[in-house]
Amino acid sequence: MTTAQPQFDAVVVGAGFSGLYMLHRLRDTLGMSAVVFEAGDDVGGTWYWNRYPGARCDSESYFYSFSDRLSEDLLQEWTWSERFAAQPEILRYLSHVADRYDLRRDIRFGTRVVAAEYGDGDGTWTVTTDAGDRVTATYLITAVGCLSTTNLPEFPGRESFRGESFHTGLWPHDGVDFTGKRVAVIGTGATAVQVVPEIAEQAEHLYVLQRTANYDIAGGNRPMDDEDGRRIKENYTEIWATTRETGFGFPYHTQNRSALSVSDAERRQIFTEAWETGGFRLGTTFNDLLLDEKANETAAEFLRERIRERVTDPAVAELLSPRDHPFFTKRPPLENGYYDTFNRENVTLVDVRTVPISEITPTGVRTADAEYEVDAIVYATGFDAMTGTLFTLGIRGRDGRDLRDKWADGPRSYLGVATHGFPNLFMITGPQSPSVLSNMPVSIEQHVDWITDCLRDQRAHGLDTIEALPDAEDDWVDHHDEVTAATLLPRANSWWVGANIPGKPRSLYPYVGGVGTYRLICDAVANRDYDGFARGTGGAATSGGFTGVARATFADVLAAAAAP
Ligand code: N01
Repeated sequence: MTTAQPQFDAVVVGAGFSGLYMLHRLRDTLGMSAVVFEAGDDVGGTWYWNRYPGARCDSESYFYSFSDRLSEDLLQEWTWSERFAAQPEILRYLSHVADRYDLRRDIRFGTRVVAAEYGDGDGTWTVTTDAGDRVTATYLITAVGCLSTTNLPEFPGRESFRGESFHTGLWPHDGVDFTGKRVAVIGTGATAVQVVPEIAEQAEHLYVLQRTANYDIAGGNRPMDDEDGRRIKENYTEIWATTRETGFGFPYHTQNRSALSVSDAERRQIFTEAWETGGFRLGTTFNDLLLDEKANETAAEFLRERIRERVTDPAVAELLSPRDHPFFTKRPPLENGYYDTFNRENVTLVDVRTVPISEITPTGVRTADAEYEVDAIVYATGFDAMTGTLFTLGIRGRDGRDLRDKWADGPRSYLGVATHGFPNLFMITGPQSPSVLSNMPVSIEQHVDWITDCLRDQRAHGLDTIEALPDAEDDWVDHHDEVTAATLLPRANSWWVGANIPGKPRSLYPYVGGVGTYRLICDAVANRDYDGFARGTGGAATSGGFTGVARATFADVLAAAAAP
């Protein structure tokens, strides 16, 4: 065992919402030393890269932000201009947070982590970057987001295209002018639903290449006025308290009733009100939409009706109507004018499910029965989510084991925040935590606060090593799989189950047990001296054990958490 002290208490990877908040907690709450490596040239994470026209958040601005956990003052100071904030405003907000807490001085921008190796001898992490940094730290904390590695499908001939091509997740910072151009957008997910109406306004002709139709929900974006701002600011305490209890981290609860327990007329009324309110409320109108096929179909058909109302050509409306998966088993996009786009003369919907894309040619996109000649191709083809970016970090744990190898058949974690064999590694919104099945900032704050408490507890007990135990991990994965199997989520070929990336192991990557319940489980683990973790010093994690918190029923966990 060496006696050399690591240079930092922690290395954090990423300077988006999670990295910024983690840095603040490490430095200003715990008084620890930390360095953040960030691939972009500035803060923002997903909001730094995704600058495509129309990019905006699908969670309402006033709860897609840092809560009163960070600062009551910041909440009162900052006023959002729209109900759903657009990308530039969110980026300005994150930049403001970085300035307000003087975070930039500990962030190394334009720097990618290429290797992170755990030293069995001394229990420290050595992190190497493409800029030539080589630093050591006690803890390694990934704050890389869930959707950071773009998916560019390997279409034959892709490189031969002579026009311009863009992936929405790597959009040029000085924008793109599509005026007078023929454009193909590949994909119809949440990103395409935002970018398509914008490009349609400019392009001479736009082809939207759809493989799977989605259940798009009305967004209902609008400017916020002074009265909105005042009302929100007065109610922040309650708003944030509710986000921490609900299933999806929103400040409204899923209604505790079955879609099949009400009359057709009442159900229609409930769906209509939620539709008119906009946002994800439709998904929380009944408690069995994700559990029961018949209940789900009531919402699915309600949404197909909305499509038929909006799209004038019945054949196009039918093509836009999903029939192959239940509602909300793929992330439903929020739309602000997407369906109306298909009533425009200059927009053509192309079905690449029935006749797939066969190749990209120098002049466009070819399917078996047509070639679409275009000047530009926009790949709105998504991301290698959750594990994709973690694997680019070259993480090696005990005995030099590569995280990729450990997770070759799919992720295995304890609470989605740690994994056996990788001591002192914490993954903010890691696989098998609520993450992308929630309002992200709420889940990010919960993880960062939990990690902060854990590190404080380590220090208070003179410990510097912590590692998930294999039994705890097995139980968490079993629990995660059980909860998943009770839902309809495995029924769709979504990125949530890894189906968008050829060869990616199929499993539900986020945890669907709900933000509120998950928080109680994490708190119960912490309150029981980090049950399921071995702890120690200098790389030897010898104390600690596992009493089976993750195995306990929700009722047990809830009761335990409620006990004084
Ligand atoms: O990516 P996606 P996204 N041939 O993977 C198609 C978040 N987000 O960037 O469905 C033809 O959902 C693919 O088809 P299919 C949000 O969580 C948040 O749109 O696989 N088509 C699909 O239509 C979202 O869920 C906000 O059959 C191919 C599309 O490309 C996540 O980001 C805003 C293809 C990819 O859709 C990802 O959304 C926007 C192929 N070979 C996004 N490969 C916010 O509000 C892929 N496709 C914060």
